[in-house]
Amino acid sequence: MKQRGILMGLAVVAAAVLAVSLAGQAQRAGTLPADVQSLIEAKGLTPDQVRAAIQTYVPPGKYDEYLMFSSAGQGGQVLVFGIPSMRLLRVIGVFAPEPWQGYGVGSEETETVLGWRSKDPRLAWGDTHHPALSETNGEYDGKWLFINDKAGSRIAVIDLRDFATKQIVQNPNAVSNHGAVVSPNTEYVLEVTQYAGPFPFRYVPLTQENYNRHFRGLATFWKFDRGKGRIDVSKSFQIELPPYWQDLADFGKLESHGWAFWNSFNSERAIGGTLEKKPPVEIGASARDMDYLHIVNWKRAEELVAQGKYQVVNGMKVIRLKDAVEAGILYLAPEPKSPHGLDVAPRGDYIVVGGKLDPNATVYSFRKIQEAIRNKAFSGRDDYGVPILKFDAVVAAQVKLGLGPLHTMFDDKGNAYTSLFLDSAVAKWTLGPPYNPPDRAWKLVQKLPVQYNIGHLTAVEGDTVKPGGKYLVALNKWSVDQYRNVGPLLPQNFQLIDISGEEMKLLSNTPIGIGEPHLAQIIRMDRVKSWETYPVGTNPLTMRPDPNATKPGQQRIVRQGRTVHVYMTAMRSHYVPDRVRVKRGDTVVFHITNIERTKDAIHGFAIDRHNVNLSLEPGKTETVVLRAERPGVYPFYCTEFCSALHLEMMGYLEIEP
Ligand SMILES: [Cu+2]
Repeated sequence: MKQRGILMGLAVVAAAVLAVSLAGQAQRAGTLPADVQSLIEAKGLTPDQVRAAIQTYVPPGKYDEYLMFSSAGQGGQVLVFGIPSMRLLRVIGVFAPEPWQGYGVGSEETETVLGWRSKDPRLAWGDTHHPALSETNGEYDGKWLFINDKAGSRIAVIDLRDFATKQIVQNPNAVSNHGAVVSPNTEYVLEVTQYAGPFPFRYVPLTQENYNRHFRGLATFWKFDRGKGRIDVSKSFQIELPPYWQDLADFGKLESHGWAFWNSFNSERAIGGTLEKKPPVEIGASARDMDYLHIVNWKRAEELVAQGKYQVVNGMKVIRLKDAVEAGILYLAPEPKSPHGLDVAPRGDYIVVGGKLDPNATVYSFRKIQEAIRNKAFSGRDDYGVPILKFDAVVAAQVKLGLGPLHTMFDDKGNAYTSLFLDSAVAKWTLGPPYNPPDRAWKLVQKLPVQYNIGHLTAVEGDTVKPGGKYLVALNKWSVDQYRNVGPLLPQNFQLIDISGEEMKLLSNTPIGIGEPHLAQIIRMDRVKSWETYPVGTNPLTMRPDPNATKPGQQRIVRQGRTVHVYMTAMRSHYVPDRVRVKRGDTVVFHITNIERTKDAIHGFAIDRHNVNLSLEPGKTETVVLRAERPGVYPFYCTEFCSALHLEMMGYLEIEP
């Protein structure tokens, strides 16, 4: 038995030695070591899957090549991913409180951004749809990010120095919107209404007659001040539009610079009435074969505003519809059928529209549009007097792609990529001249199935004048069978696709279990130059020195009548002061500065049983204004695990009866 045991042992050792030497030979031959080979076999991976895994793997300590900024839908946030790893790097609180970041949880700075210091009701959520990175000469410049709130008709400005929301503007005349897009030099952020509302906003009984007469759409050109990093409402303007449901928009660029385009659906002006046996909106709004592409000369609109040809409505300059038509600012062109996506090609020469109920991508030529306007090639006017350009006079091509085309992105090789909602696929197709010679123009190249029901798609810098052409992400609405069930609310499914070669290749799946993200944009990582720490004493709202920043040795408590100011510092691992005694009814104002200079030495500041939690990144100064109402002794403590003695980083707030 003993001998047999030894023999078996020897055999095992010999086999191991053989395996190692084989592995060595295999490695020298350029193939995989045996243990890697057996891993691949055990998982049943195909060569394509192995390639995809290696392509998307970013080893510990290495960085991704791109950043993707995605809306988080009803989460009211922005999600930031690394690409190709698809790792989630940041969540940015925008329209909803985000307690980890101390966003909307007691800090005066963030509650000011949210409008909670001045406005009622306190909207606690938002429906983010379209993020838009700031641009210089039609390329992303990595400075700011804008995003809309469809439900609150708001636009937010995020500063990419600290990836934090700095401003939210409320549209005073619109009740709904669908996106934010920026002009090639970020002169304007364009917000177009989604559902029409009474204009000016007020109560009007909802009848068909009233709808046609009093309801309107609006295009809002929010002027962005790059110096201040803020939208300047006083220099912004709106254009009154017919009460169709204006949808996605894009700015012209290069040859079409100075123009903007958006489509619309429900040119039928259906208003529902299901309980009264009228057709639901989905039927009423899909009756006609054509809706209207809106073609807008925003440079001329700017001139009109400069000449004072506007009305001020609720503090906004509004170019009335009649004036816009007279001045040649607004034209319509027919577009099939219940369109949704609209995207301008990299050179600004073509405008691609996806009609949800039409199998084609319809491509409009900017040059043809200009000719048609010059020649007055109108097929008539709509009920509001807006001239309608002849369809055949402005269309360059219709490319049959499949069912439910929505959105289009571009690469650096003259190709377009369109999402097909009903087909659950991405269609790759060729643009016409000058991107491709005539014999290769306007052709479907490949359809790649995705899982499932794709809405938007986004390609690397794929909506700029210089698309990157490496990756594309499909933002799929349904995931169905792609993940282990975690209850009836299924995650969305982001799919990373390699578009660098002739053939599109699916690389990876990423579940998104937070909201319903709509659109994302992907930027080269090196374009974003964010701060590692704040200069000590920086107010995150102004990004300048905070007048109440506290230096070591200057910590103090100052009573002024019923207001108590606490000038506090946070440093590993204590607050100074750590005992604060006030009286019931006092207003306590904490000015807290994290005086750390070390990257990632973050402290929190939470007060037990109060709606207060700050995130104090190194150098940041924040303010908490608290009404001392409930007598007691409340610990305040650090919510970021900052050091070995993190639990000791605390103090007491005494509220005397
Ligand atoms: Cu701490």
